[in-house]
This record gives sequence, structure tokens and C-alpha cells, in this order.
Amino acid sequence: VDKSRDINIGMIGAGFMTKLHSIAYRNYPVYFFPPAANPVLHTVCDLVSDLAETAALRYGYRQHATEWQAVVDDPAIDLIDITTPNYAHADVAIAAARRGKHVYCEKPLANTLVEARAMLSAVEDAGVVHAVGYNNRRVPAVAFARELITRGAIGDIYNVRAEYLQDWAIDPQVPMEWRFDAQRAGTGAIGDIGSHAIDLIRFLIGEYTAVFATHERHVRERPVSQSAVLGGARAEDLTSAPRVPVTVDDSVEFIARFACGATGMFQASRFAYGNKNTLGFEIFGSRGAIRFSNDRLWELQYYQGDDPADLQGYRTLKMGPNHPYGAAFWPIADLGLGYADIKTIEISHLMEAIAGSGSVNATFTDGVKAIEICDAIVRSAEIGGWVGIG
Ligand code: SOE
Repeated sequence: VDKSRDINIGMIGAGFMTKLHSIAYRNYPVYFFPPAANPVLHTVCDLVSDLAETAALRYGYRQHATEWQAVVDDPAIDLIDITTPNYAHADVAIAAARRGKHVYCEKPLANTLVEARAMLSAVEDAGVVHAVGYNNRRVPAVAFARELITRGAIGDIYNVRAEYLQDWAIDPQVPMEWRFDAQRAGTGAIGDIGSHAIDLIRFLIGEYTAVFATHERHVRERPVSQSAVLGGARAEDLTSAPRVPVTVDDSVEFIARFACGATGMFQASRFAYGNKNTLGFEIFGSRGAIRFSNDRLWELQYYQGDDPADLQGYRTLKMGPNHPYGAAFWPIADLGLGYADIKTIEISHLMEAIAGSGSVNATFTDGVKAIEICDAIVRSAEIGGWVGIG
């Protein structure tokens, strides 16, 4: 192992995303061998000292901290990884860039477009590597869908349909947490899950030119809990707990136009019973179509328009060593991939970018673009009309 390729990570945040990133850093050199660089779990930081300490023990960080500024200032740190709630992204990312650190930030990039643009300027001025966590681009089936589109396999794109559906917020007793608070999250379903679908389709077919949206808040207040965690509360009776207003959207629908001439329709909701975490799309072109759902993460459906009439139908392609990233995983197709595997692929791009041998999955420019589109969606829903983009 070449120690000169060590990348010391300062992880800001110690919640559920920290677990995901940490597993991915640990697995990266196992799958992508030899690694372009060696991620070293150096310091994990959280305002809540117990969380930071537990994360250090559990994931294997050398040390833990409670003050993010000290981690950003630490000369030993090469890369700042931001997994905090959205409102804290901008301050940490800008300070990190000014200290010459590479920055990897979870999505959505920031709470507002102003913040997101300031983050982009800071990393560009500093000349550091910057990445935003739109990991779903690197699902092998999605990356292969992009290859098929680029090759012209489905021809000119006519229409697209995409969705990101969850159901964890339906129960009005699900307690208040940062994801329901505009001050801390920016938006609700739009930025948290809708932006994944938005980014994915931009990755696949290019720029949006306009959107027309509607959004809704289905549960207007929620109980306060001392132990709120994503998706619920830990064994707590909240029937008589005080309630506070929800200030974000719970669901959104929109239609869109694209620079390539295509049109599209989208839905994102945390209130879609039966859908625990479903991200999917279907793209119709002049020569064929492709369809994907992360319910079957390692499959891509491909329809070839010129198949003989009696053989027409979607065929199911099982991703494996002959598809993007497949060779890093298993020797035969269809052995399956998981949530952390996709993050591991994203981190392989980050390490290659830092080593100078590749590029990141998605840059802060992509993060800004996603927020421009989310902003246009919110404005469109408010005015009840089309809003142009770009
Ligand atoms: C919560 O809705 C969440 O964790 C999102 O924030 C993630 O981006 C998504 O991957 C899973 O669900």
C-alpha cells in the first residue's frame, strides 16, 4: 500500500449517511483494486459528542470531534465529507474549500440557490475536487442506460417518465425532524428525493428548459419527539406530545421540457403507500425504450423498436461484469448489488478524481443545476404556470 496515496477524511456529521459513506470508503479498495487512492477514516465530527464517539468506534475513525471548524482547519485532513442536515452544508463546504480541502457533500447541495452558488464559487476559486452525492447515476443499470442512449440504441428521445416514491412519512405520528422543516431542509420531497430523479434524468438526456409543477403538504403538523430518527421514533408514545408545523412539501408532481426536444412527467412523494424507496424511470425514443426501477437494482429493461412483430417486448438485461462497474464486483451477472455498493462506486470516482486519474460522479455544478430546477418547481407551483430554466 502506497502511503503517499492516503486521503485523510474529515467526516462532518455522524448520522445515517455517515454510516453509508463510511462503509463505502472501507469497501472501496476491496472492490476497486488497486485503489486510485487510500481513503483513511481520520476524524468524525458531530455536535452531539456521543454520536461522534459511537461513529468513531463503529466505523473505525481514528478520532472524533464536536467542532467542525477544528476539523476543517486540521492540516492533516485532505477531504471534508459533509453528511449533515442540508442547512449546514454551505458553511462547512465554503470553509473547507478556503482551507484547500477537497469537498464531498450530500445532496441537495444547499438550502438555497444563493448558498449553492457560493459553494460552487468557493470550490472553483480554491481549485479543489468537489462532488455532490447523486449516487444513483452510478447504479450500473443507470450508467448502462446512459451508454445505450449515447450509442443511439433508442434513437431520439421523445418522452420520459420518472418517480421517486417513499411511504415513511404517511403516519401523522411520525415525529417532527429536520426533513420536515424548511429552515433546515430547504424543501421536502422535492429536494430530498425528487432531486435524485431530476438529476438522474438530466444525466441521461440532458438539460431541462422549463417545468410546470404542483406540490402539496398532506400532514400540516407533527409531534415533537426527543428520539426522532428517519422514518419514525424509537418506541415512544407521542399521542399527547406537543405538535409543531411542518413547513415543507410532502409530494410533488411536475411536467418538464428538455433541450433535446423531449417532454417528461415526474412524481416524488413520501406519501406513496407500498413504495418504500422506489426510484424509477422509463424513456421512450424513436428506436426503442428503456425502463429501470431500483426495486430491481441490477436489472435494466430494454425494448428494441425493430424487433420482429412476434418477438416484441421488453427484454431484461441482468447487470454483471460486462456492464459499467461490474468487473469490480462479481464474476457472473445477476449476483445483486446493494445500497452501499452504489455509494462505493460513487467513492471510486471521488478517489480517482483526487488522484488525478478520473472525474467525480457529479460536481457542485450538477448540484447547483439540481437546485435551479427544484427552485423553478417551487416557483411554478406557487404561480400555477410554466417556469423557464437556464
Ligand atoms: C430519505 O428520504 C433518504 O435518505 C434520502 O435523503 C436519500 O437521498 C435516499 O437515498 C434515501 O432516502
